[in-house]
Amino acid sequence: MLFTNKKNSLFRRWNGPLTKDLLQKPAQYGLGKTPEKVTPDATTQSICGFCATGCNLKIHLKNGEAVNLSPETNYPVNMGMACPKGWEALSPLSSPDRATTPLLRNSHGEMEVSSWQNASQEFATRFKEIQSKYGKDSVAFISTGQIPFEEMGLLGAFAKFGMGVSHGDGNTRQCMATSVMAYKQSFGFDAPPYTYQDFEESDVLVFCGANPCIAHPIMWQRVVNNKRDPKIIVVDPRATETAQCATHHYPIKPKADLTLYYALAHCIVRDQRIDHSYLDQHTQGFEEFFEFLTDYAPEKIAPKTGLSVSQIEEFARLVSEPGKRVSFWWTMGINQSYEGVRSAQAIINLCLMTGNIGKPGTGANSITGQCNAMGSRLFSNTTNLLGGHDFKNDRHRQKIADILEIDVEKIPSENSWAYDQIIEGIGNDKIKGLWIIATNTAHSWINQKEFTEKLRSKLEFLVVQDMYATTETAQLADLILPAAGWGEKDGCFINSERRIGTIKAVKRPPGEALSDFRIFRLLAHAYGVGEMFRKWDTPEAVFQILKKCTKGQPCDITGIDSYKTLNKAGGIQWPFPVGTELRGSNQRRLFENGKFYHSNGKARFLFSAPAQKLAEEPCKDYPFILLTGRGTSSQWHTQTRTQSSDVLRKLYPHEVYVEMHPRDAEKIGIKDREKALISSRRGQIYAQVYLAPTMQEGQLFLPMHYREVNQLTHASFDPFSRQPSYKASAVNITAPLS
Ligand SMILES: Nc1nc2c(c(=O)[nH]1)N[C@H]1C(S)=C(S)[C@@H](COP(=O)(O)OP(=O)(O)OC[C@H]3O[C@@H](n4cnc5c(=O)[nH]c(N)nc54)[C@H](O)[C@@H]3O)O[C@H]1N2
Ligand SMILES: Nc1nc2c(c(=O)[nH]1)N[C@H]1C(S)=C(S)[C@@H](COP(=O)(O)OP(=O)(O)OC[C@H]3O[C@@H](n4cnc5c(=O)[nH]c(N)nc54)[C@H](O)[C@@H]3O)O[C@H]1N2
Ligand code: SF4
Ligand SMILES: [Mo]
Repeated sequence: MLFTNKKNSLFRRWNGPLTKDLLQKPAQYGLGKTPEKVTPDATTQSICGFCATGCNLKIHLKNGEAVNLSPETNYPVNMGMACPKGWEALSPLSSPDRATTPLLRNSHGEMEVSSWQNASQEFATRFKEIQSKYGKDSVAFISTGQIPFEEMGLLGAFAKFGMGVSHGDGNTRQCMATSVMAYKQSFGFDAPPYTYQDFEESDVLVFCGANPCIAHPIMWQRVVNNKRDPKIIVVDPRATETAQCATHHYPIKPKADLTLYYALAHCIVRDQRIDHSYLDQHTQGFEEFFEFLTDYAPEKIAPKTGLSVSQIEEFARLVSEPGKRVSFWWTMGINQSYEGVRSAQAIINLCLMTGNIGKPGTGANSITGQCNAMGSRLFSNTTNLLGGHDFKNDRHRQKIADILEIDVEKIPSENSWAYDQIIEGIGNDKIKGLWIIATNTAHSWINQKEFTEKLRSKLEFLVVQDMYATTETAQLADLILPAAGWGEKDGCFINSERRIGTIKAVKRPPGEALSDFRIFRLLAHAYGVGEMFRKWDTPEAVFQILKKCTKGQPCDITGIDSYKTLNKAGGIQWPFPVGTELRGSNQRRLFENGKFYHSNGKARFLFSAPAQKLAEEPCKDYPFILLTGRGTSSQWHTQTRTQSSDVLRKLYPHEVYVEMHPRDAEKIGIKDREKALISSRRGQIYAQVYLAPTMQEGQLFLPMHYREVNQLTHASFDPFSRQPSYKASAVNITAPLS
């Protein structure tokens, strides 16, 4: 690894007096009121920093430092449970790979230790030079769903209103953009409607392209708690861990969801199982949808879906049985698709037409991925203006400008480019400076080779802000800013059911690493716009500012006084406007009154004809469809954190592996555990073959946690959400030459 060898000359240490000065007198450098402090209590609570389930962990402290943790029993989310990542959440903090000082690339291309003073000046000088040479918008940022929303808000405000940058996006584009767009168009606001209690109160749970046994294990525990003897339906090309626990598994052809859900809707209409009174009162556009469905008779559609006519008929009956509570849950099998938005809306349509929304155990429910993806949807200032507002709306811009006490002209009146457009901008020389925060783009972005080549050859200045200096992305950087991680800072996350909870500083960051919050303040100071953020001096002060931005919005949280209130309540779900009272179980779902957020209060039926072909069809040279996704519950994404836990490392294979059906392997002459070559139009990798009868023939599955995987993936995007389609690329697999 490039940066871990301390003897390496790259590690010439420079303990410039200014660094010490900066750490001792933080206020002078705009760092904020107090230095990172550790909670002195014997135990404290923190929301887990991995997935969006949002489990609450009790952290045990000795002399103010975390020594251990256990899941909180008295929290409405996890009720005393945690998955392996949660139990091991403290381990990644003491990894030897932690970035401990700023590192700056010198004129020989080597990384050199730098001081914060120097690094922040360099950040300002280099980005300003680029902006004056190529225009303000030649600098862009890519952020994350894995930092507190107070940090997201500060970052978004500094970049867009302080640096004058228009283009910023985040890894939530890879993940949740489809759900965001589907909800916005259908409901009038990005609003996942459910509460986790719905897992327990449903009679029929349908998991579409979701594998919660691996990806959201504690949500799955809530399903296991369901005492209504539910039917559990899984729609997934693979017989996943979740499918194996289900009562019904429909092994769909990849990307046939849209067609299948229209066929279900066709059957429901045909069998007169629609809820007319719900449709009349609370929806619009059903007549057009009704017409459209004529073409989706199961007899005609079945071959396209990979299911039989009787399977489709059975599925349709199960989800439309009168008097039954039906809930749909979807994740990346739907979102990561070139027609993801319409697929998600096809699910929403099924709920609307059967009246399965706004009641216990129902809902069109998108499950979120990262710990604070929901926070980024409201407060990252990327796709939306702070608080779920619209950059293009004059009234919204004025409202936010007034709250922040800034000139409205500072707020861009156009939407940012999406992630792929920013990358395209790098390719055609429109973006020359890039700042990447808390995402490992060079591993996780689609069609990786082309992308990293662009970063290397086109950018004049790349800044990476991460906990580790060893990530694939950090290795490309000109400047690395060492960040504190979960457990080393304060702030709030919002989980998948819209529950806001706090995280706490329970350990000191290593070396000179600073919380992202303080890094942003320092950089704002260096940029000469520190005054704009005078009031943003602690995470809780920013919470109060962001809270004001939600006033009158569907996500209004003006009724939450303070972090203390959040802690006492066991988290609070949005909305929570002034005057709201918490009811007994502290569980709330949306749309109980049938009112949606469009101006007429109605939800919309939205639909369009599915594509006739996959974005990249299998062919003679690349006859297999490559699926990618989560491998084990002990691996997190690009593994920067999970690989540093000795416990977790024992729980998953260390080398990249590919799952394939035994009959396919036999045809090609590949044996179990042999290394095979997998190739696509974009690259080739070796992977160990795991024979898996859970796979369909003609399909391969690669877990996304290995750095090689995105060398193969095909870059196609949903036209509405611009989310990449990671789960259907054409590839070939060949036996190793012996
Ligand atoms: N352990 C662990 N947990 C995680 C994460 C992690 O990295 N590790 N990441 C978190 C994040 S950010 C996210 S977004 C979530 C993701 O959570 P999930 O979406 O549940 O996980 P994936 O494995 O990406 O995809 C789910 C399933 O989609 C299926 N699929 C592929 N193509 C199709 C299709 O065309 N149609 C249908 N119906 N299904 C299809 C795949 O076979 C896979 O089983 O997990 C979160 N939780
Ligand atoms: N082929 C394929 N690719 C995929 C997917 C797939 O299913 N298939 N899924 C996509 C999805 S849904 C997602 S969400 C993305 C995830 O992709 P990434 O966001 O790239 O994955 P992570 O490994 O979570 O990267 C987070 C980075 O932030 C750093 N970090 C953690 N905490 C902090 C912090 O507090 N501050 C700072 N500054 N840094 C921190 C970590 O060290 C790590 O480098 O991957 C996408 N890529
Ligand atoms: S399920 Fe998610 S939130 Fe809960 S402990 Fe595991 S990773 Fe953390
Ligand atoms: Mo994600």
